[in-house]
Amino acid sequence: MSAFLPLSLPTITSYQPKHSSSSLTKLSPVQDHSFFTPIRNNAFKNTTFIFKSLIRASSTSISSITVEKDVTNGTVFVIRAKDKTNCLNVITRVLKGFKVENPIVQEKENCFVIKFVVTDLCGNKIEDEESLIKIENLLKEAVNEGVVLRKPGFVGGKIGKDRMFELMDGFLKNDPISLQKDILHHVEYTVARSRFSFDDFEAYQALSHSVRDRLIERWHDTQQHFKKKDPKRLYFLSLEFLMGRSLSNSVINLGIRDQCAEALSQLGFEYEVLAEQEGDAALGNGGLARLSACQMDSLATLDYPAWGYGLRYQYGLFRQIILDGFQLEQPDYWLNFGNPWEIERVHVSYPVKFYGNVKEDVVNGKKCKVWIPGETVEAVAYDNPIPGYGTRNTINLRLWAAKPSDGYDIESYNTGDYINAIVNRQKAEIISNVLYPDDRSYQGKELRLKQQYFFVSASLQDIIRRFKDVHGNFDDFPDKVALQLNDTHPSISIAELMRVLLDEEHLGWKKSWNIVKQVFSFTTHTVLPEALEKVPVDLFQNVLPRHLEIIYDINYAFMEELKKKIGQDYARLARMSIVEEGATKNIRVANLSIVCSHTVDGVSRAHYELLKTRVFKDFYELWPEKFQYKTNGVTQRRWIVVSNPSLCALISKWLGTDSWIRDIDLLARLREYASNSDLQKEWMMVKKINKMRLAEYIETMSGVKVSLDAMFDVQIKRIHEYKRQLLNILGVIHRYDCIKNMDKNERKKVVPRVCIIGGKAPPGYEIAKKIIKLCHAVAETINNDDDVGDLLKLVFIPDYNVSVAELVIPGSDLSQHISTAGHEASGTGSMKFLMNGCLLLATADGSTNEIIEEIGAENMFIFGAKINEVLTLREQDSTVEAPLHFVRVVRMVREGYFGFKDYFKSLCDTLENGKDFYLLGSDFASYLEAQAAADIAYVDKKKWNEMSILCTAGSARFSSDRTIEDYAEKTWGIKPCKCPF
Ligand code: NBG
Repeated sequence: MSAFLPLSLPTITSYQPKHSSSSLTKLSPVQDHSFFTPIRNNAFKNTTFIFKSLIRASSTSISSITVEKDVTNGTVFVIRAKDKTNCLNVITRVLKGFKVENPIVQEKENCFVIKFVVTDLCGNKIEDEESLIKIENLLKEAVNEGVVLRKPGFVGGKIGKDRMFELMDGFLKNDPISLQKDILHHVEYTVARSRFSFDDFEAYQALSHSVRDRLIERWHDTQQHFKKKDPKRLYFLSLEFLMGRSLSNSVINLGIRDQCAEALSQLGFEYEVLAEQEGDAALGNGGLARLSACQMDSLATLDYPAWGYGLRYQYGLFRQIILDGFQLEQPDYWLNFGNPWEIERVHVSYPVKFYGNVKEDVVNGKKCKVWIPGETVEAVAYDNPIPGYGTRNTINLRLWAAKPSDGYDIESYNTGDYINAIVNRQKAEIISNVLYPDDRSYQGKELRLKQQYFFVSASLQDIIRRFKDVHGNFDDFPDKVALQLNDTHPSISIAELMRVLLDEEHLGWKKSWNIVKQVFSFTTHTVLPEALEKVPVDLFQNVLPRHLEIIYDINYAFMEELKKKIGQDYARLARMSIVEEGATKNIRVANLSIVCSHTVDGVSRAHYELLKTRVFKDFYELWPEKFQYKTNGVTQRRWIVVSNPSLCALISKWLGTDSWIRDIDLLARLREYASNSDLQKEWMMVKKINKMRLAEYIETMSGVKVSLDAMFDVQIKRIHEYKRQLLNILGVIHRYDCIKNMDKNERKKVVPRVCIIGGKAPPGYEIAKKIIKLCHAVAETINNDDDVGDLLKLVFIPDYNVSVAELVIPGSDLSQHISTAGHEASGTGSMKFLMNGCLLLATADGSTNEIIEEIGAENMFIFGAKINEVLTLREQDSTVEAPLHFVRVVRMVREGYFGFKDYFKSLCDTLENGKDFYLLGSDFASYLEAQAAADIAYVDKKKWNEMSILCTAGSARFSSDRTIEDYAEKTWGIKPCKCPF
């Protein structure tokens, strides 16, 4: 029988001491027992033999091994350590020949207390002194080796330090020969292939590791510099990041692309071929996620002291497979072949708790709450260095992966049920397994809530730990920390920070709230009130009981304050409450975010107007000063320099400098040359090269041969009814129908088109999937109609992602952004096309309104209802007659002209009899006019080229550099912190 209570883990491993968290390091080992339950205390009452060996792990914290011999049935060892990673495994390993039982791990601020009972292999108590000393020495050895306790800093003192600097006295060199040596070194020692035999993928791996080494150097310097300067840091919390490929972006930002290419070519490899080997990191769905990636690039380039935090999904966004024209989803096994761009930080891990209940306690004479969780999962950090361009600054994107906490191991100690223990381990990992593949609809799912809390809790522990390393109290927290909520997904961090300050730091409500309301800023990415996230209260209560209490308290205070301001307007109070009453009670996460953030940002001016007048009208009227907008932007590094090197070179040539890569406003100078025929010729050549690349890709992917003389007309984005890919397809059907009805002479006047559509439909979104199928069905008819030939082709590009976009955008002549006005918060695809000199055919929605201001409506093809007309049109819809050609094309689909008559019926039903919510019918005529205007413009090559150049020249305002500078100044209050070269 052990002296400990039988463990019913995982509760006990995550057991929270009743007393102040700082008490542990101050108390002597004997007193330490006080935080165990009374029965456990009894077990130690007769302690007569205690010896202590202090190990100096750092000057500020004590780490020790304590032995307590006179416990009834064994000897209790207590290790207090800074790090518990792998600790129990190490202990059982070094204590071979002994039995280790009933371990308890408790975490205390900066320290872990690991207790366990040791007996001989038969379970008998060890009585002889010699064996006890042996055990203690074994443990000490493990500790001294740094397996259990990490030794911070330079253990060897000055001599060791000097020696280390002597050995590593410089940075890695970037000349081709040094690069070659490094590549071969990694071939041999990292990839473990022979230097005489390795293929393109292995060469890619070796190259990536060589680049990564350079990133790490800069990353270290940057972190060191930030640490020294201790500036206010921005922490960008986002559940999604769509990073795409890293190699091509890293070599550009490090300024070593040409050197790498040269080094490789001498080894018999082609840089471009190797870059193609990399799969996308697709840890996000669409606009919001790619925006986060662009913003990280700008934060690094502009030297801001920033960190990104997110979740390291085992499976990113699903792979789209097209079978007979239908979308099928396959898991994205993106980590299967390793990921050289991340650094696993096994020593950076935090416990994250779930479930359980809340108890009242008294600390220092004051009542306080203690959350006794029912499950603990470990969050392990994976760091992804993000290099800036033209700077040494390299910031960090820290993604968390869920691993089982030690608690799961301990269960197997108790029950002996080894197999079940392993199965339980896997359960913990589920949290970071898979990305939810829908960017617009939120169902109150337990796993989703756990994912959100998991990444937020780990991130906050990390942020607070970093802050406390330097600051003795929380007074300066708002001056040093800015927490950005990227949409509502990380908003639970508000309640979590409040909980930590209240329950763990014991700052009291007033002080904690004062801190919380100064640090958070919130950006919303949606327009539709129904797309705002809600979490059922029951679910909250179960998963995060303490957080629910805190949210109720915040809401109570808010409601009281509001009543004072607006009186007894119960309808408005109910609308603004964080808690939604009804059949199922919900937490309105957006309301929580607005109430607790100092700034609420929209993502374009039009979006901001909608927030003020519709989505968050009540809140705007209460706190107009909280509301702002920062029009989105994209990074020119990825979207011109990486993806369109020929255009990049051409721009630099004509501007006489490549400074525009950092200073995007310089692009405006291209306007002077827009009508210059030499530039136009070169501009056209560049477009042609990119169209050739795209045409080859199309042929490989779909077997369709397309003519380079045709206008490449592209719509690539997630498939949604509001984005109106269906309008595009109906337009293509109309064009086809017209061509079919033309005589030979008329056909000669037709401007040939290649219509390209790409995008993924959320797996559960039936109508979106039917749109994909319709696209294929129509393509099948058109592309096989010899009568039409090169005059019209329709292709669907499967598995649209960042790297596909990098190929498609530079090769496009025209791109479509045709959402029903008032539905696209901003749109960022349009900005990428614009930078690449591609003309826009668009509705006056989201950021397009601002693009019109920069480019001029005369250089674009704008059509359709305006935002303020949409509501009226909707009311009229059933009375307004749809134009005849609209009725005709819908009938062609309905009556089975493209086959699958029954399947497309429900799709057609969304367009007729008053159901046309997205107003395809009423916008159809003006859509066709805009298309006709594009045809006419395309024939006049000189005019077209001029417009194209003006697009690029006018795109400066849509760089994410501008967005980030705006945020830094007006929302976050952070300043650049440049790492010296
Ligand atoms: C999207 C909006 C876009 C906007 C991006 C980035 C989501 C949930 N929202 O209009 O639909 O450009 O966010 O702000 O991805």
